[in-house]
Amino acid sequence: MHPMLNIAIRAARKAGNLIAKHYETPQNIEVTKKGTNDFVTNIDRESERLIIEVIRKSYPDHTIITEESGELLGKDDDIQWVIDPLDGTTNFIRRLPHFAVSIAVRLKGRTEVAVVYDPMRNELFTATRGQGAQLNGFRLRVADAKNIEGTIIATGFPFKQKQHATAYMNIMSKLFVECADFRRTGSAALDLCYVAAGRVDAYYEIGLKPWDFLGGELIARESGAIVTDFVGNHNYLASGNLVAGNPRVVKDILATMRDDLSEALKR
Ligand code: 2AM
Ligand code: CA
Ligand code: CA
Repeated sequence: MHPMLNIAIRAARKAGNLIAKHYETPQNIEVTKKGTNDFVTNIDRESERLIIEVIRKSYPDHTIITEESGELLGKDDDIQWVIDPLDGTTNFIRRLPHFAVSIAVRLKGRTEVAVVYDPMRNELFTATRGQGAQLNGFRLRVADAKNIEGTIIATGFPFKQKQHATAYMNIMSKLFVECADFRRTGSAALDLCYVAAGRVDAYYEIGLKPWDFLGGELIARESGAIVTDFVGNHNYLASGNLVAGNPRVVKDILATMRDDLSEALKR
């Protein structure tokens, strides 16, 4: 196993177990408002602290980029650990048992290893570039739909950026006529892993941040998914507008979206 994957798994399990413990016994959860419809808890920050501690012990020089602490520049900026300590915070706060820890390790801007851990189901999704993706050690493969017909598509609403509400709903309305149904789970990281596992056929969302998707992206790719922005390019690291799924389904989704994309959504 890649040595960095080993450390990433150790960190994700440790953090996930902490989150699960506080989910079972929710007495000491403090919720703070970060922005419009955006909340963070002391458990997000505690999870992040644990992850950073595990990484620092093995790799004191690597750069660590996290949702809650920002960039902790290391001596070696070629290697970056990109971390979402709790993806699905709103679910966690509302006591919906669906959230995860996401860790991606990038070498010169290319993701090498990834871990997404769902502590409530004890599901550990992992991937190493060029070597496939696994769920608890079993190889993953995307669903093999021939086109959008009959597919289940996961998505997330632009809940922090309601300026996209109309464009988003117009796109969803057209897709809904063509696919079978939608799922909206509230964890971008797990949505991408569910694409990898063939539990859904595709996934798209507006305005994600790198820590939301970099872990799940490699897991999805290593399972046979393609990942693009809404016009089929690779600008999603900057824009956060991302579609993932098997290539045939993604092609149909992009074609259906085309006429309803605002300028902001073409980036
Ligand atoms: P979080 O729980 O770490 O905040 C919900 O749609 C999913 O999208 C969650 O994974 C959530 O991550 C993430 N998300 C974060 N910011 C978002 C945004 N501005 N728009 C849409 N989704 C966002
Ligand atoms: Ca997130
Ligand atoms: Ca988060």
